[in-house]
Amino acid sequence: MNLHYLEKLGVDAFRTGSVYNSVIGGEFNQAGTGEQFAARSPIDGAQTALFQNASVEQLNAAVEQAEAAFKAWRTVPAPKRGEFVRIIGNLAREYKEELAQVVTLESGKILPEALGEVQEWIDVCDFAVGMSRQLHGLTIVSERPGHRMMEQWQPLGPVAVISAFNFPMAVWAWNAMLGLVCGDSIVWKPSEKTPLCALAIQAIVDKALELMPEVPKGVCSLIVGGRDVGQAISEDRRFPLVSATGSTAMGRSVGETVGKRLGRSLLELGGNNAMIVSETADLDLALRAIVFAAVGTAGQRCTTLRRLIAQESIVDNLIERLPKSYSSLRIGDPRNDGVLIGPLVDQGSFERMQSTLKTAVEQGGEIVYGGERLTDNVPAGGFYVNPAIVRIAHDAPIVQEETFAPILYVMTYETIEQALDIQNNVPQGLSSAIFTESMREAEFFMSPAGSDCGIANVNIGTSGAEIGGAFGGEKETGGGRESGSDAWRNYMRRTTNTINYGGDLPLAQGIVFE
Ligand code: UN1
Repeated sequence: MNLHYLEKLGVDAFRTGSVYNSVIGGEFNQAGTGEQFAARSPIDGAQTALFQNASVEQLNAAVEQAEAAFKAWRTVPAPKRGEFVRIIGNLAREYKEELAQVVTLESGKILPEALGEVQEWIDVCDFAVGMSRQLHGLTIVSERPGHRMMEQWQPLGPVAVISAFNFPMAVWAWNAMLGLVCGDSIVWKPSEKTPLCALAIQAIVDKALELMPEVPKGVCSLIVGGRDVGQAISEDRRFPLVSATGSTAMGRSVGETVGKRLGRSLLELGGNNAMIVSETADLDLALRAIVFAAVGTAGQRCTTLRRLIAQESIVDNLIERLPKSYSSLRIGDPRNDGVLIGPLVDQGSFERMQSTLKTAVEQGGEIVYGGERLTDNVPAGGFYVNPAIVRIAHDAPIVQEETFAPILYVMTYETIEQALDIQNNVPQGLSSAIFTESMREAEFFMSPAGSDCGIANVNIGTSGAEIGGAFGGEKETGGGRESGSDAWRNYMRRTTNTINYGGDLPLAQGIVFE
């Protein structure tokens, strides 16, 4: 495949013959030595590129380079490190169109959402550049005369980033842009479903390195590899932090392996996101929010709305109006204007959707709308589906699970307390929302007895968070927080300094030792 936007980005520089290289960093650009695989586009299932996975030995070379780069990078003043991130952000602006086209090609998300994803990268660059002058610690009074205390935040080390197909650029950026200003080097293992997105990013980083030659070349490298490489990353003590985004199963394995060596992991895993719609809600507003949250990105965001918890008195109204809204949405080639729903990522994803729907029906669910594969007016070879609406009891076991596809479960509640119980009674805790015009309900929802999720929104949907807030959630979502607020602290280590400027040596806690 010879796509002009890949050429413009310079991705072809990472190719040896017909195989794309999989181990890329400042000092190396190597073909893999692992198994070859064909990267495919969800749009039509066609092969986009041939890759060869990196091996664990090649990972080792990348980590050595990242360690060397870290040693130099950590001493560069943080605002100077911010300059490098600013250059990266400016390049992402310059190549926004081309980058978005690669995102659409490999993830299947529609172009406006792909542009939004690149914008998320740009936004986090701006945030990180500002942050590079604000990596602040506390000063603390000392109990001892002639002493003071303070905290400092120091660079942490080489940081590993493992990311998923559905946000193939933004999630890297959340981690890498903050990690870089914090003085860390980054080794990235992208999803094997989106390796060209990763090369496009590396091409941008390489352009930034050319513009700022004093930056050590190994600050950002990339490994396209399989499970063995993921496992080796988790085991590798040279990574004080492994940040992983993806399924709960993957995160559990990373968390356990990193935990065994007492390293740190930053996990952003599955969601089972809910929206409570009260009888007081502005239903027109709620309806628009439901549609974007439930079917945007073809239901493949970790923040996708999966459970609609509607007050009994308005559920019929919603169930009547939702299918009408759904049926007006164009489904098809995500590169085309006006299309709002692209394909599922692959056949496996389609099959999981179908088996979930079957189970839901077996458990008493009623498919009110959609669920079937579409083959007319869509590219052959892609898995395009009509998003499904399933009316089901809140305690049906299938409702406890996240299926990464557009299935919206609709269930009812009587009282707001009951709605919160239903909402919180799942293993995941990422995103939640309430639609209400009642201040008491809204405040209750955000109170200590309210939503137990990392994200709790009022009168907006569950997905599409801004980068300025901390992003992540509780329970099986993994507990990590990325992107905005004080998430930068994850990428640094804290030192507590006690300084004696007096002439005596008093001991803390009044201890006399003489
Ligand atoms: C993800 O799906 O892993 O809030 C991230 C959102 C996006 C990020 C989603 N800003 O939907």
